[in-house]
Amino acid sequence: MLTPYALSCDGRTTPLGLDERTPLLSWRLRSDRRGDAQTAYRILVTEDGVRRWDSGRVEAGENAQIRYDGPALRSGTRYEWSVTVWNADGAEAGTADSWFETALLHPDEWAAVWIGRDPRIQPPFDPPVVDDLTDRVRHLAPPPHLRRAFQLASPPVRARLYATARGVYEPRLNGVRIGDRELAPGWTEYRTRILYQTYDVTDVVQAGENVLGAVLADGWWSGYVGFDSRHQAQHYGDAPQFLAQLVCEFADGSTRTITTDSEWVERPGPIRYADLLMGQHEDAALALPGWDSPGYDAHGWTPVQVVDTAPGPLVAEPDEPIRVTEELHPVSVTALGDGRHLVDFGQNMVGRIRLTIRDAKPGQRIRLRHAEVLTDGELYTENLRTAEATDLYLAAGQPLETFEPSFTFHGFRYVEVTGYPGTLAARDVVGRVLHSDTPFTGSFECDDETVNRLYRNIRWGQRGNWVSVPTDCPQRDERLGWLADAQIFAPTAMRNADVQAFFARWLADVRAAATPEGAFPDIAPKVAMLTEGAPAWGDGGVIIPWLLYRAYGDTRTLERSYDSMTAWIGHVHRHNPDLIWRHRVGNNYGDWLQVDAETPRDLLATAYFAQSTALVAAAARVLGRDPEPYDTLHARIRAAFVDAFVEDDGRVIGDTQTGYLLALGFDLLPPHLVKPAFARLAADVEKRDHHLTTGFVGVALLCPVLARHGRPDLAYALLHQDTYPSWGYSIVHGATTIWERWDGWTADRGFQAAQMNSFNHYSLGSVGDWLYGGVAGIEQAPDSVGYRALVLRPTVGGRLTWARASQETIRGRVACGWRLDGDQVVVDVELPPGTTADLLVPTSDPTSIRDGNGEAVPGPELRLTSGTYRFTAPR
Ligand code: RAM
Repeated sequence: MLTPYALSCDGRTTPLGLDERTPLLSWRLRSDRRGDAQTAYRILVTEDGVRRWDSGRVEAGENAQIRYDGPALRSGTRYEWSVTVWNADGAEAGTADSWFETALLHPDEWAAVWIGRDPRIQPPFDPPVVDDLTDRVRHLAPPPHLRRAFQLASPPVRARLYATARGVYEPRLNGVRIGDRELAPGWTEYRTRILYQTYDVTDVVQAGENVLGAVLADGWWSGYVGFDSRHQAQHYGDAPQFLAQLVCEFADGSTRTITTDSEWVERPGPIRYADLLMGQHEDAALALPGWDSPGYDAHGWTPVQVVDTAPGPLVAEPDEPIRVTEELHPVSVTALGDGRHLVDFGQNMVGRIRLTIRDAKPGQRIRLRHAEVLTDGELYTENLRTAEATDLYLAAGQPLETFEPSFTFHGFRYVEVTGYPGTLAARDVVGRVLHSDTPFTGSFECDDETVNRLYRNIRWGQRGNWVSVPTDCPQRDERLGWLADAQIFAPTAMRNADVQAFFARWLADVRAAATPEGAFPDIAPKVAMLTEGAPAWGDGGVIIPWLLYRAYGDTRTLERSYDSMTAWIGHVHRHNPDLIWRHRVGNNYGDWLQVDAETPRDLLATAYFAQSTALVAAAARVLGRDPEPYDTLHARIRAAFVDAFVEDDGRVIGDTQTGYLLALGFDLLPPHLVKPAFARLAADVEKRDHHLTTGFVGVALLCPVLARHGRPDLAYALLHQDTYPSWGYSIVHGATTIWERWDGWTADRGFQAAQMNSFNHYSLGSVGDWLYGGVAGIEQAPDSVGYRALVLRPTVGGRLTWARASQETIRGRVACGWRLDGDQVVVDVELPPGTTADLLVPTSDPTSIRDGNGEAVPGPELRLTSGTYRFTAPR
């Protein structure tokens, strides 16, 4: 039966607290019948069983991004919704239901004010005196614990906490931690908007005394962020602030709202400091047992200061928060014999550790240092630059204690533990993996362990660098939302996980960070310099909205981005009237971290100018705007590109792989030059004995362009290459994530310069897109949106004897795989209802293709509708 599943609202499953006025409803489809399709749907939205919106039966195959079109939604209200679908025969089929809940839809519903520690009041304790603390951390203020007690005559029937921080916070109510978010509210362009979170606390609020509280730390607001030595901290403010509103509803219809106000009190607790880059320092002797519970005597606590009476631009959190999603256990713990232990998790991960401590002496000092790699058996931390990535714990002296820092994260595989009492057992140290909790729904697998490791490295890179913003790296003093890294990796990210809501949110920051003239930045949120984006960096502001539209049918984000996309093109054009992009190139990074093959920067820039202009024209067509000016401009840039950079024999000046890849991948060449240009690219790869020279920008195009132009053998040769430079080289040398540089470590020279040598940078992992699209063969047809029409081109090659991939698209599950079986190749395909695919069976004899029943089918190109299929053909 045709059945809807995975219902979502604005890209999330059952969102609690959204503030879009017209949310978008989606579902995926499955069916056990071949050729099935949704022919109609009906959505019903109810509130407390009362019908609010009935779409009626809509004759349409659409199953995603259906706009709620009922009466205005009310604040703080739970809406249940269901969808019923009709199948290919027009018969009523499955139904499924879900819900969403609105947050505070009107700014005037906020009665809360921003509160924080009163700077005029001295902390009631001495600052820490521990000799080896650096100046960077010595003066960091301890995170305040904030509390407010209040009385209720009866328990509420419904209670919601709306809360956020300028900084990061952990909410507390009646002695318990509320929710499982980490580092909320995450990082946005705080000057423009701050996200707030909604919590269902109905079961925690009680009759009698209640205590609402929070622990508040610097986070991105006032802590260390980035690498600018002149301005490395306090980018937004000099101390964190908190804002909360607890709304309780009672059986008699009355409500009571408790907000942050001047009635709150605060004091420091056991955390001496907490910083994203530096680490967390905790002194268990300073614990405040029961501080967030009723009955606690808050005598001596200090009144807070009301820092700001205007809530400012608050936006309900629109995507999944950061959570701990997995725990890793060490593969080894080695006692080093000098009071230190070395823990190896066997995987470069992002998060922190939880340490169980037994029989420590009071005040015993345990220090945790983190590193991605070792040198001579010791932590290699030089590449962290000024990020200290060090956690300190002073024990209380209990038989059993646990330490887990709460307001920091590190990128590491190894942890050095100093001062642990006795011998550290593997079970007492746990790696807590955290990241923005985008659902990982894609898979890829084959029979070559190095390729599988590469795929896993790519996934780990995505997880570790998805910490509220798509960061370049998670370990050193940087961790910034670089646009090029994000746009290059976005196609891979969209295969691995459902990142629609994540990117849609971040793109609002990208837009907010654009200059009044229309220049997108290099990084968003924008800190310090880096205002005008470089070629391929600023272009991320055009490319990612387009990719979201293609993959998820996200027209809303495209619409919201459109003006900034055209402004960017206008900006580049205005300063480069001859259409060769040489002026206003920002930091002009070129093909960043290429290997001895410098692609002319104006060539790379102009290619991106053409590509972005083509995408703006395409967006204009989708949105019903006028594409003509952009089509014309694109044709002119293309001509100018050929004129300036391409010779009559197809040589692209500079003669680099990336130069050819841009010309071919962005379709900039006239038809007669495609073959000769491609021949030069192929010859270059061969001449280098199957080695690449591409940097961040070129690498994404490498395998796809080689395969598309008839040389999948070269793409496979690069994939399997394991001498320098290659993906395989890093894996042979132990990489468990993607390295920033091809030569992060080489046998000849050891480590690259420590100033820039991350071992967890996803950019060079952009080949992941080709594992799904080339090796396993899942691609969208050129004009398709949201995978409605596919072209399946499974590519037999390399050392592989089988490969398969799957993806949860907005329509449902797509899978494609192949395997060699003697002299036959077997292809398996799964397509969700309502889709079609053109499958090219990889066979030497298109007249001998057989289907799952052994019936002959004419090939090699087969037109398929939804369902599962198997085909067998001679290799
Ligand atoms: C580095 C970042 C990033 C890159 C820029 C140009 O500092 O790590 O990956 O995009 O430089």
